[in-house]
Amino acid sequence: MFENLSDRLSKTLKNITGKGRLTEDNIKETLREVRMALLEADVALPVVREFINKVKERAIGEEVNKSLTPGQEFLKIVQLELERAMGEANESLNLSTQPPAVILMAGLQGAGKTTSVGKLAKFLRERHKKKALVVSADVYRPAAIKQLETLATSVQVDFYPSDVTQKPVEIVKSALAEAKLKFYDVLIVDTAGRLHVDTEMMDEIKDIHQALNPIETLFTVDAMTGQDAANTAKAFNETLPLTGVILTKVDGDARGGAALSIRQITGKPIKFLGIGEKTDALEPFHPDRIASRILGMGDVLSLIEDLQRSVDHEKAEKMAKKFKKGDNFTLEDFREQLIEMKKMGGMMSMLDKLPGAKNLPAHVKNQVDDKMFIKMEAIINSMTLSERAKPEIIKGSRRRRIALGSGTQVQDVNKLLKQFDEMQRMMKKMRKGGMSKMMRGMQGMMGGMGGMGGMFRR
Ligand SMILES: Nc1nc2c(ncn2[C@@H]2O[C@H](COP(=O)(O)OP(=O)(O)OP(=O)(O)O)[C@@H](O)[C@H]2O)c(=O)[nH]1
Ligand SMILES: [Mg+2]
Repeated sequence: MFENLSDRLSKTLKNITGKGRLTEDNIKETLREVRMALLEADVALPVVREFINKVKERAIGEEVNKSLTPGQEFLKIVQLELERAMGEANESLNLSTQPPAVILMAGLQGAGKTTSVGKLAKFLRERHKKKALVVSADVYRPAAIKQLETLATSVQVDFYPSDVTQKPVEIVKSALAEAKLKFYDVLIVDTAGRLHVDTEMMDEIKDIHQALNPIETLFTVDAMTGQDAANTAKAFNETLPLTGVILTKVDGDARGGAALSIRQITGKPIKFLGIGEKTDALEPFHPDRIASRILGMGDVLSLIEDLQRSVDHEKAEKMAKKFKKGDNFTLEDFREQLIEMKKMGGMMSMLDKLPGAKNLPAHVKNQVDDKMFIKMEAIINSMTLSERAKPEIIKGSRRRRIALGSGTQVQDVNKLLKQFDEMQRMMKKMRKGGMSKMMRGMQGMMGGMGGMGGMFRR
């Protein structure tokens, strides 16, 4: 997510160091590079201009904070201005109305509307305990209605049937009546993709809007279209009053121009990011967290939220206690951690959010291959419980048996045991050391895992 922009900005910003204070002169070159980075990321020109002016104003006007170096100070200003451009705070869905709260989706063809309906329905059911009903008013694209039905089933949310012989306005009216009758909290309405220049189709969605009086009208748009995303949102908003934006396919967008342009060009907040094809790949949009991700400072808060959501709490607590008391971290614990990690979407999605992970050499990152965890798990699965508790008893013949049982080589087992030994030592250090040591430890561990990756790649 936003790798190119992030790489360029963090490289550029490293260059302001060793100067007594920030002056127009000494930030000129850096500002020029920041500007280039933003333009290359396809941020809309007016947004770039405003951004650069604001940063300049603040950097020169700012009282020098004694505790920060000029470089740190400049970085802080850039971060705050990135946040401001994206809207400062998270704007959550507004559902405070007489139920059912209606959410209407709109957007171009293929933007990700239907997928997002599924993700939102799941999000509302799981995290807000809402009873949601979904309906499709897409009578144009073959199989569009069936697509939503399949999605609804997979996220365990009720689906209101419709068919292509019906008029979209009639479909949504009867879905709304059903939602009222059955006391649904939320009704999410999927619509056909359309262009803002297609007056007939725009009239249709205006009629749908009028029939539903939705509390949220969300424009779904593909992040990979860059600043065009902001322009199409603006054009739609002229006919259809939008309340927010869902920015999709952010997982494939290295540039970030859409995320940075939408707020300022349209005045509408981005409410969610779509970060993958799966139904749980939806993230509430937090400008501050995205800003620090862009600057390579990681997004620890989202990482913690991911962890809290997907980790088995009882197990996590047990682990934390163990950790504090200094009990032995066993191979069985290690195995449980591997399983939890898999649940969270694997190492790569975590790595994206870790501060400093950006600075890991590419060859290390490339080796963090989620397949290797599956293999590590298989090796531990082939051990007996007493072996997992006391790895030191695993000698020659046991190693051969374990390798055979897990379909690996004896060297693989050897390396896993060595790796595990290093991990135990690192945890001891972390207990003594606190956060900064932990970060260093993390990097060490990643390096170590890179080694493991190497061993499993054949
Ligand atoms: N990688 C990625 N793919 C996505 C995301 N959201 C949607 N997609 C994919 O984009 C394609 C189009 O998604 P749909 O949800 O069918 O788009 P739509 O806006 O409903 O399309 P129409 O109904 O034809 O207008 C599908 O292949 C989705 O899997 C996302 O956040 N990340
Ligand atoms: Mg669709």
